[in-house]
Amino acid sequence: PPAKTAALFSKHTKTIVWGMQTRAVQGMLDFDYICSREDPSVAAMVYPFTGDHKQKFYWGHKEILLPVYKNMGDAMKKHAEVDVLISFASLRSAFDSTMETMQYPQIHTIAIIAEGIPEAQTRKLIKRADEKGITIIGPATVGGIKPGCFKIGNTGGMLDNILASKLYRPGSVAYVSRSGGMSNELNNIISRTTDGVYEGVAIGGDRYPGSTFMEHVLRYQDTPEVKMIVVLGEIGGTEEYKICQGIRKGRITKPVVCWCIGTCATLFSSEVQFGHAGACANQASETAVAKNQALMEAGVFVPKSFDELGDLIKTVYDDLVAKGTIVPAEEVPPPTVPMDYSWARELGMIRKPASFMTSICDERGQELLYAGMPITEVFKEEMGLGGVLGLLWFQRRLPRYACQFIEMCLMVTADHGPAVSGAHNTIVCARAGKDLISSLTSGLLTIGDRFGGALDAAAKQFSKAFDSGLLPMEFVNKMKKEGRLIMGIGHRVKSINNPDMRVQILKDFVKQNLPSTQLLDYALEVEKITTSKKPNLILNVDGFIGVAFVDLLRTCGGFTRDEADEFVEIGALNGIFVLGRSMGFIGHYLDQKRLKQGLYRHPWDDISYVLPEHMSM
Ligand code: Q5B
Repeated sequence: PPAKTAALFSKHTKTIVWGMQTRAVQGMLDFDYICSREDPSVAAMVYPFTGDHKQKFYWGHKEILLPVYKNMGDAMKKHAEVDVLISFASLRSAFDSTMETMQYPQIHTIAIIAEGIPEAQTRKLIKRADEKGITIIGPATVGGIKPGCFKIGNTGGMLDNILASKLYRPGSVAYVSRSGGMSNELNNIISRTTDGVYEGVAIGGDRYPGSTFMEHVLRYQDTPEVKMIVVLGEIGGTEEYKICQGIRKGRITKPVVCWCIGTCATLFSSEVQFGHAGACANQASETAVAKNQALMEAGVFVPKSFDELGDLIKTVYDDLVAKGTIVPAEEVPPPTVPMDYSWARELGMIRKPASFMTSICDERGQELLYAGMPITEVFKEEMGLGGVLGLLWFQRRLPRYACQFIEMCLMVTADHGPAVSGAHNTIVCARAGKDLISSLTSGLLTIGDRFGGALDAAAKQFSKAFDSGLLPMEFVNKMKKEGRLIMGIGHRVKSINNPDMRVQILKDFVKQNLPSTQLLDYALEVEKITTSKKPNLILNVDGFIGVAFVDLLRTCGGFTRDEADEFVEIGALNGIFVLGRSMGFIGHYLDQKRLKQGLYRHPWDDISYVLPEHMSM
């Protein structure tokens, strides 16, 4: 079989990432950037569940696009320079996708992150990799890191961690561990006790790792820049004994510091399975205590406990420096990488003026808040639709009678038959085959001064007249003189002879419950005058709600006078009709669909054609 590559990664290594792991890829690119690599280590991504496309990433301060391919074959063909594949495939797809990867001769290293791949499959992968001369790192690992050169996925953690452990430039110490989490601890220990990490690999916690401690130790032995080797073994397996043999045979000559974790297992009377699948001693020689003893006897530097690992690494390192084997390089500060906005915000390091503000609703916490009130409380207090509207429209907890009044307004305006402008439009639209939202909005768009949208204007006109001390008659005359209609007065079908019961219902309630009905009383005086001229010039449903709402806002105690006026000014009252009548319009839409009504065409005999006569030139 072809020999496996000793140097898995360099400053020019290019990789394909299998899986849509955008955060991991961004982490790799940030690492590359602080390592002063010339270009990103990730050439492309492969993700079989989307079409070919480009994905945006940051390269330092700049934004760049990386291609995402549906097929691995396309990615390999387009990126012949790639020789590493990082697989974030799930435990279900990792086997097939790794087998496929190994068909491409350009690949010499594969990192498999997935945990839980069946051991039988892993063994097949290892066999195939050995036949092809491919190094597998993993499965069940975070990967590995080569400072200044390349980082596999999420290895090393976030950028602050990488900077703290100086992983942006090479040191002289190479390590291999099983655990990805513990490799981070090694980065930390080695950076504090030596000139830093040259390379670190976490082979993964499975019983059958794709590459072994010994493979990596031998690579490090054969790498001139590596001056000492750290191994963090653990209970289970016999891999560490191969290192002992390697030392005895003179194949390993560089100082090795090693500690096998899991020594506490001997304190238990029964077998102990630690977190990793392979972390269980099946015989006495697989215990951490036995392996540490054997390593020590073979000449490995073994501390008394994990706590002393750092001190021992430092002792061995200092000795190498004293001998001149290691000459620490001068520190060169890495380029700065801008911090991700979301992270900086989480740390409270930046502030940014918000693009928009809101004061009615907050959905970010555990519980939805309506104007600061948790939704559970809204229900506990049985605030009803009127109460919710009070919170969302007026940011107030309105008195119960006010909530009831709002609900009554919504109920009486809910519908007024198919003949009115809005319902008609909704029906025509529905019959033209349009959807609910189109039909509803088509109806809503008819709401205005003439139909259903006179509430605010009525509230304004009547308030202005009343507040300026005009007598009802003076107001009517003034409006006539100015040639303006009084908003909220008049109805097409309702009149004093055919009273509008909706208005009557509201009037009864308002008279009994509102603290004051000054403006309503004024409007009723106006109505007496207008109906004396024409019986249909009644205070209509729009007008009634408009003036009664002003009385409510002004006298319920929840608003200052300015606040009450502002709500009228900004159009809150028409909202009542819009909301109420939406119920009816939706009803009409559903009705037409249910009745399977076909396309509406207006009959010719109902249209008066008044074209100009044909004129010959
Ligand atoms: N005259 C509503 O008009 C209507 C006058 C007036 C002084 C007035 C008209 C009007 C103001 C807007 C308003 C809301 C167009 C109506 C609603 C919801 C609904 C609808 C439904 C539902 C009706 C005849 C004579 C003329 C006019 C004079 C009319 N209104 N004078 N102030 N406000 N009102 N809209 O019947 O001397 O003969 O020339 O615009 O409040 O939309 O059910 O249908 O729930 O869906 O067509 O209830 O009043 O009367 O325009 O022929 O006028 O009365 O100047 O005088 P009409 P017009 P003259 S509620």
